[in-house]
Amino acid sequence: MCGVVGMVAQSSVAYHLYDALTVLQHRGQDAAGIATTDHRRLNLRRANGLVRNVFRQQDMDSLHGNMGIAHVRYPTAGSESSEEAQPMYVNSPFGICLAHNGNLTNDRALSDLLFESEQRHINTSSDSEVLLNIFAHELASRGNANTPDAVFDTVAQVAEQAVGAYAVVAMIIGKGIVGFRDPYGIRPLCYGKREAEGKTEYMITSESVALDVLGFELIGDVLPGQAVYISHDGDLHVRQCVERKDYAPCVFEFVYFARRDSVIDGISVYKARLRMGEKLADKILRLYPDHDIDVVMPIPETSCTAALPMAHRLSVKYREGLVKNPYIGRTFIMPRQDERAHSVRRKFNTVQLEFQDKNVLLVDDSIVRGTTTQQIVQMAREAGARNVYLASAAPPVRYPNVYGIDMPAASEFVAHGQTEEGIARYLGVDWLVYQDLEDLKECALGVNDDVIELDCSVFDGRYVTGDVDQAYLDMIERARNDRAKDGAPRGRGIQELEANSG
Ligand code: PIN
Repeated sequence: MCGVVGMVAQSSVAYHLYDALTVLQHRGQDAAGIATTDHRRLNLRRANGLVRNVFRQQDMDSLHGNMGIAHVRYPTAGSESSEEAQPMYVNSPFGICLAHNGNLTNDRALSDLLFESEQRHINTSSDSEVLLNIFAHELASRGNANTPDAVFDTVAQVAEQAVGAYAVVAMIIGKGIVGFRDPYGIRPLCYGKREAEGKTEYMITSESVALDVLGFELIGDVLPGQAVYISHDGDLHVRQCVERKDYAPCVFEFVYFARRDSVIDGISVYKARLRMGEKLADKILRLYPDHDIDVVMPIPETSCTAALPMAHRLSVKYREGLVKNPYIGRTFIMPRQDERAHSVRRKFNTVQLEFQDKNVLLVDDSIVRGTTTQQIVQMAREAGARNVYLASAAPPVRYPNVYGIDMPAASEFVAHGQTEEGIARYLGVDWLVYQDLEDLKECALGVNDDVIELDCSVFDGRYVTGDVDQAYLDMIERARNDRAKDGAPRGRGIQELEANSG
């Protein structure tokens, strides 16, 4: 999972991009990068690490120019080299930088094609580099055209070839920035404006929260198959480049990834999470009309939003008996099993009184590997809980994600080949309730009439792009298993910073 941002401003853009990246940090903590231009020169700084560790004062000072793009990375295809930090750059035509959130499902075929027919060499295993080179090749074939139409035609050609999920911002040096989104709109992208020095500044970004925090007003979402181009002079152009397929945003954005103060495709993430809590409570009341739950307790942070209306509907107390240390990285992205296992106890502690002799209903947004959950259940018992129940705001995660969410291999999912009873036993809970998929869908649908579908592939194995077959899933499984077995620790957190490449 990644976060992207692009901006055309009236003054230096680097600090604004930095601020936007800090707002998007939840979308990726592995690497960060900013590319800016002052019409002629490209300035680029990218490295592994958190935004606050990647950019030093001297880096910021050298990121000149009023136009730029930026990226935070959460590894998707299983790569961690700083070579694959984004934005990525190719020098011809004009000089193009690109930042991508998502995952192409046909990148290997495209990479071979680029090499054989266009003599373009892809030097990383990143599908984003493939996307950049296709974009560059298509733009080059339009000659020296310096028009929005040339850029839009380029996006149309990219969309004809690239299959999968992509929300992209690309910068053409001396020309402008363009944001575009795959024809299904799987990954989010929106844009907005603000007034500065009597002129309009524009920003394109993954989540509306970045617009809010920087004082931009949301204009709208970049629609599936649409592109938004802002020239370096600050003129906005919008075009539907390819026909929109089913509008199917990724449901996991609403479950977990997006910040709750974002609005994605016209749907409030916060409201969707509140509804998840209500629907889950209704299901519990159907299954256990005479339940003996004493307290509803979220496993912080994401699930707090759903747990509160759950408690209300169940007419029991809401208690924050689990305290999370916010200064430790998400266990979800820790690469190795042994690292994950140790981090949970360091990450959570209990308010013992809230567990003592109580029947506790723990609530989480989702259960993936179940390793965190299993240890938290154990902690609840050690704190004196009489019974421990568990509710998940999302259905069991059973299928791999191929659209840019960094998930483990399917064989590592706790729900892999397991019944719900089996999962409950493994996690050590007295009972377990998962949200039904239809209910989850209803939490996000029905708000924006255009959005009638959601990508729910991790729950139902239905891949909206229609090209994902067993051979592809097997390939992903092998890649993710290899990564899990790789003993080498991955770069993250504070580390040696590279010299500014700009
Ligand atoms: C954590 C959100 N959420 C918690 C991420 C854990 C799965 N995990 C997915 C549950 S937070 S596990 O709110 O952002 O802090 O099933 O893999 O153990």
